[in-house]
Amino acid sequence: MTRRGAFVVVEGLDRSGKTTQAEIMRRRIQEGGREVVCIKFPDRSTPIGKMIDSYLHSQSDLDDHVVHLLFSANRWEFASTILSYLEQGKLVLCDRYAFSGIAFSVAKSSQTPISTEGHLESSLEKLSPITLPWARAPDSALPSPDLTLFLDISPEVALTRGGYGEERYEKADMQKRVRNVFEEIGRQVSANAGEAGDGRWVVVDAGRDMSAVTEEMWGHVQPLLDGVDSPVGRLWE
Ligand code: Z5A
Repeated sequence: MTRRGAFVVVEGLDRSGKTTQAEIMRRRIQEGGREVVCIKFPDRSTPIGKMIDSYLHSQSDLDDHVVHLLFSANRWEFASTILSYLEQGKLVLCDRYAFSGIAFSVAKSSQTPISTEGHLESSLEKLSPITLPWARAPDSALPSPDLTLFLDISPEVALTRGGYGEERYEKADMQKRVRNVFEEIGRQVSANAGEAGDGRWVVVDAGRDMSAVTEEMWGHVQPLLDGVDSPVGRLWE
């Protein structure tokens, strides 16, 4: 029986090197003669992705719950595409996934709203804060990664990589809260991982030089290049 492709997710804070490392990994896998597909969330090309892009650039304001659901909807737009690539035996390498969705929404909800718009603050006071269980729900049953590589970096080191940009969440205090929520998510994913190590969450120290990070990531990805026997899991199930 042909094996399906592996689903590998790269997660991490801003400037941790996700996009850089995903590209290095893609080239290395292709040079080895294997098929790989790279996906990045948010995918800003769809109508939903465009709404997210506008929000991230502070060109529109939306209730936090709505934004969370948009990010999740953006993943659902690509869920069947991911499954189809995996069935074709291709390795899918995904730059950010549902874990980012939870981390950013929960972190945001645990602070004074970033927006200074009065109507948003009052709406947040009336509505319930975004908790981890609430944030997980819309992504339930999405394809579940076989491996998540979490690129860990302190916000201080991230700042030395050109500083934060213009997007909404690119602020040191927000990144610290996001890192804390990611730690909790990592514990939950690890608790759900199979005995054979499928669905693992691996923390990679991304504060080192690029090649050290690449080699550590490669050590985890290489065993998955020949594909996976088990069916694709479903997130949080
Ligand atoms: N978000 C959300 O709220 N909910 C969701 O469901 C999802 C996302 C999916 C946009 O994400 C925002 O959306 C993001 C989370 C939120 N907000 N924040 N913050 P995005 O993925 O489109 O954008 P990003 O996370 O801001 O990507 P980024 O800044 O491009 O980060 P990166 O991909 O981790 O880093 P990079 O581009 O590979 O590298 C950054 C720089 O560091 C670059 O100059 C590299 O050359 C350099 N670099 C990389 N590695 C190293 C090492 N090892 N040493 C030195 N320098 C390095």
